[in-house]
Amino acid sequence: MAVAWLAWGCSLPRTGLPGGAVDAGPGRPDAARDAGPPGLDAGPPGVDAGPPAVGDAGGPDAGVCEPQACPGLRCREGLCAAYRSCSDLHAAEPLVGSGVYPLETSDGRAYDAYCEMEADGGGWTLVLKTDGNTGRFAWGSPLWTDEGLYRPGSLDLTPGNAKLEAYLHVPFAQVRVGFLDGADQLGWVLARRDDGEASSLRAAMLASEPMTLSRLSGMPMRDSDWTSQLEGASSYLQSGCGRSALPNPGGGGCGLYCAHVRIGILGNDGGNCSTPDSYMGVGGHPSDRRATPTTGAIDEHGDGVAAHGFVMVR
Ligand SMILES: [Ca+2]
Repeated sequence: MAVAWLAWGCSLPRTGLPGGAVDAGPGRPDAARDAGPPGLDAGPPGVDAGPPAVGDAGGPDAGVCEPQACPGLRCREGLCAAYRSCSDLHAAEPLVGSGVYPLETSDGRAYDAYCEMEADGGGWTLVLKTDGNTGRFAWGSPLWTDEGLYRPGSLDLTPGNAKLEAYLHVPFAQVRVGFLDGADQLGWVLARRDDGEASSLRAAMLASEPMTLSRLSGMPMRDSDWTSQLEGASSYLQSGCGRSALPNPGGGGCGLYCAHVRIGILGNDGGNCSTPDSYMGVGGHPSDRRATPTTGAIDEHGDGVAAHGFVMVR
């Protein structure tokens, strides 16, 4: 990676990717990776760059880049720099299309992410893909809360299991959860956290209590908000409980004898959420002895419908 760290009298390191910015279109992340150092003649960071005096950087004329020279990036204090999220990129450049773009972490390290820029208002960062017929992203998988990645180069909407770098780094308040069934029907559930912004999906998963989700409008979610997006799901989700949350641990005293789901809705035979037995969502743990589907919907008997899941945040 030709990620340059430049500290021109600034308290935070900055990221420069100007060559990649010019050439890196969607789906061509390697162009960004091959980019030379900022300004090409700038030399190694902090060596021959001829930095402006402390205090001068950041002015509108300080730069070596023009905004139009940094598609997918921002021209920040004279350097092309990545955004923290696809949402930030979308807000700054609303005409940019869906594809792979460089983002940066809170400490200025660059990485690639897939951005959905058209559907459902755009600005969505893909963070996770799950195959509900496998246990890779079952409720209890350490991947939900650890810092590891899984197939991090899988930056598109092909189905499979992947935990992408953005899972660890993109702040969000809303989720867009896709369910792809065996007939190639893809439905999306939109929701927002009642708790507001979290620093990343990983950070949100560290909560031990249910963190409830609402519709983007703020209205409570209903069973049909989920089950309408996956053919057949409504016949498996029980009518009780009905709590949508992220994460959504089931029950209090029944442990793994109850259903749990990382992002989704729980169902119960009773009216409360103390002993849920069914779910629809991503990252499930069935209440019976079956291990799958971990994405999709399952009832209290272990019957259900599996799906491939796609999780985006903004
Ligand atoms: Ca029950």
